[in-house]
Amino acid sequence: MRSVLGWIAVVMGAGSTLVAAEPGGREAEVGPRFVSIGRDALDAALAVAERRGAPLRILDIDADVAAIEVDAGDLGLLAEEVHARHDRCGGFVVHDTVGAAIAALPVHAAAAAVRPETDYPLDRAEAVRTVLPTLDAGRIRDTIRELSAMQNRYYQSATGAAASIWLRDRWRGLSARPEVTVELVDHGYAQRSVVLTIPGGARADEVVVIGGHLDSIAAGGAGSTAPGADDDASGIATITEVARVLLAHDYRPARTVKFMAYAAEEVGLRGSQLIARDYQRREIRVVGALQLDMTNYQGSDKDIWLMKDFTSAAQNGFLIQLIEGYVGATWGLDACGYACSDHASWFRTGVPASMPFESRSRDRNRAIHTRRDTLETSGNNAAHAVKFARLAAAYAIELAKGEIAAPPAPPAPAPEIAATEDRSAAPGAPGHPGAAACIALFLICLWFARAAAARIG
Ligand code: IPO
Ligand code: ZN
Repeated sequence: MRSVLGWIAVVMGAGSTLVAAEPGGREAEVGPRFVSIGRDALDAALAVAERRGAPLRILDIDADVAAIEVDAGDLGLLAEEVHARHDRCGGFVVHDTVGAAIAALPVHAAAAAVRPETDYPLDRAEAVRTVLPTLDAGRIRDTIRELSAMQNRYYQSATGAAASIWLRDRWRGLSARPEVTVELVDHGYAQRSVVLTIPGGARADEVVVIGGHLDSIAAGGAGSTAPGADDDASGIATITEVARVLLAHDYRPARTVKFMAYAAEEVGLRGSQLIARDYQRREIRVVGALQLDMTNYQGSDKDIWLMKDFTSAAQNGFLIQLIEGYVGATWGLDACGYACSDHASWFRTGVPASMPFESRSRDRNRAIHTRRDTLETSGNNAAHAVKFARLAAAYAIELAKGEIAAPPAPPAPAPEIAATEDRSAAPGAPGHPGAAACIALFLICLWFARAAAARIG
């Protein structure tokens, strides 16, 4: 039964969030939240309700997704139950109002998601081939190591808050250009999202987003040991390396490029959802969003798996062209289930979104959301993640266009790193076939990619 105060909170929506003091200093959230969740994960919500001794309130339901009510204080618990029962990530989205949760059911959401047309001409081969060989797996590995050494990056913990500051400072060190900015985005809890912006030139009002989530989770919430090395220190470290090399090449994009480290993905895609909705409200045109959530565990026979659900088939076709033309990796198509990561936040606001993933769903890393999600699980190197760095760098250059300067300022990576970490045949890497063979190969790949894109489109 809901108290009078509870109903007031519902009627007033997010603004009426009740707060209670927490031992850590920041305030704990309480009061009703409205959650859309995959139907197959409803048992987890029932278990949380049972632990509270209250019936589960189901507000609406369609074939695959239900809208339910959950107390804000139980969101961490819900994430734990979904993980314990389904051995999977997230699978739910938190909303501030009943209406928003119901509107998120696929039956309603499909109509809202009318996407603008984007075309994907490939015409920056020279720039891409200059930048890609300078991506350094050793640096990705080192960043994963630093992030995963934090006790946890939980959205409500002191170390989760410190992770935001740490990343902001790391990103600020990547460029001295005054127009390149790094900002913290406050969402009302301890952890903040981090956004690095390289403003565009001729098409500055069109935005390209490359994101991943900064938070980690394991049983025990704010007091847990949650290294989250793969989930998702690997994505943040991959993004950091892409930003580093683009800025080292003095990249001047035509469209604005934003790198985003979202807070609170694990508890209902909360940071990314607030950002995506804010952009929608301000009518900021995001032409594409790429989500890097888990890039360093090679669980399957193929390298890069494009998730087909809650993503843009057209943009996925573009990614396949980039993989075939530039990355030199193998790829496959799979699905990851309702709201498995932040790409769903963008997709739901009508933005073409993609989620290139480290393995097939059935071969996924079983150590995530536990204290065992460490760099050791990936052999203490970032050989797999660097393929995603190549893809993301090619994506930035071919979607945001613009120019890069001649060779980067800092020296090339140490030979020891190149030899031990990066054995795949990146175009432009030493030992690669000559230019004519390369162009011929590229044209053949392009043809295949077109054919594949037509098939999946
Ligand atoms: C994730 C996990 C498995 C699969 I298959 C797809 C996506 C995302 C994971 N990082 C997560 O915890 N999301 O909340
Ligand atoms: Zn996760």
